[in-house]
Amino acid sequence: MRVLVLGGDGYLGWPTALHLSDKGHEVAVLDNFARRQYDVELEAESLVPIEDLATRIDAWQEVSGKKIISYIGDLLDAEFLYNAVREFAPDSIVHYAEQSSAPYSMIDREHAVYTQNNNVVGNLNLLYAIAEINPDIHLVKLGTMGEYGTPNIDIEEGWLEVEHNGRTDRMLYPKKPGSYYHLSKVHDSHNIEFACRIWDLRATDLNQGVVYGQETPQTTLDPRLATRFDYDGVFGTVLNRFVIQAVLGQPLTVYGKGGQTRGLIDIRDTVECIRLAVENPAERGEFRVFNQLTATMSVSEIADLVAEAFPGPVQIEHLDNPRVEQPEHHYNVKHTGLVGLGLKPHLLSDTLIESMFDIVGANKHRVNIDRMLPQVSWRGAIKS
Ligand code: USQ
Repeated sequence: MRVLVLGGDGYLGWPTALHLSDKGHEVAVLDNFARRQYDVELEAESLVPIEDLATRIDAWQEVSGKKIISYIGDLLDAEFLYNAVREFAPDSIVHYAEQSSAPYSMIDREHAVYTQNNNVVGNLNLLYAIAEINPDIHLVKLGTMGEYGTPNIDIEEGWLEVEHNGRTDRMLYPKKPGSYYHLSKVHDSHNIEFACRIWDLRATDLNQGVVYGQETPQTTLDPRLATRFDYDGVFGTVLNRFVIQAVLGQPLTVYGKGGQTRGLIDIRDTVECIRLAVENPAERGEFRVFNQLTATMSVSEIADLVAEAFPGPVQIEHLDNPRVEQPEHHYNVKHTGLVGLGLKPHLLSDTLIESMFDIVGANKHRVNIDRMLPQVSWRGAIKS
């Protein structure tokens, strides 16, 4: 199939492009390099050095004999987007091209507005491009488990059968997200569901949990194929951060009591989930939702796991939670859709955590230690 990966230069977009190319698909990536700009703004680069996109693409061709095409530009530039979709003529578009950090969206008004404008308008331009150019294109959209938040009822895969005053309907599962970033994904989901219902588009919304890991079978074939590895308090995800903190001899920063529970997924399963969604498209008119996670754990459990796996002393520190989150809550998530398509999860193991210790050990001199502690407060806008 022909697959266009939007955000194909990012943490997950790049390994996804490689995985799809490796599995025989014709792949193009589209990116505006915004993620590399946030590095400059936040003064925290990827822990593992990464090459520019052109070098990565050349290295992949050298290693695999396969070609990846690139389009450099912004989804907010509708003309550019339409041209890329027309020229590449994809069967499927995988959409990662969004600002992906909750703390980044909560820095201040400007960052919240940027995040929602970038994400919601970019996605809307994409829906129009698909509808006007070829409504048969399957949109595979990266959503987030954070769209649901932490409701006191079980979380279904996107839809909920509701009975009210003796009548029933199948409704989108109610959303209670925890940041302006997560809200941007809720808005996207609503816009996509509308486009499926009104224009008969086909879409898969993947509500992904917190990703951990940095290597996939393809990125390890050559150091030039490496994907980024974030450690800072804005873009670093929790398990990756704890691994890095352990190696640096820094305390693991558990926010609050650590009773908040999240869905987790290995980066190798992320790329495989995308392949499964692409190769098994939704029907025309269908807004299909999968919860993309393979395990759930509390933040304290994650910290304990990393501390136990590390071959040395590790301190766990409970910081005042800079976010507004429920300290403890019910969390029972249905995630059978992707397993039904054939996903064989890599469950979190000591071996994986130990392999991450080695990657960090080799690159620890690159860490800007001032960027390790959380610096963004969810209540920052409130006058005290
Ligand atoms: N946390 C800590 N200590 C840290 C970092 C995080 O206790 O040093 C806690 C947070 O308070 C939160 C949990 O760990 O309860 C997860 O935080 P995170 O920064 O790993 O993940 P999050 O902000 O939720 O966002 C990440 C990705 C985002 C994706 C989301 C999936 O950056 O793109 O959408 O995971 S989910 O969390 O399921 O919404």
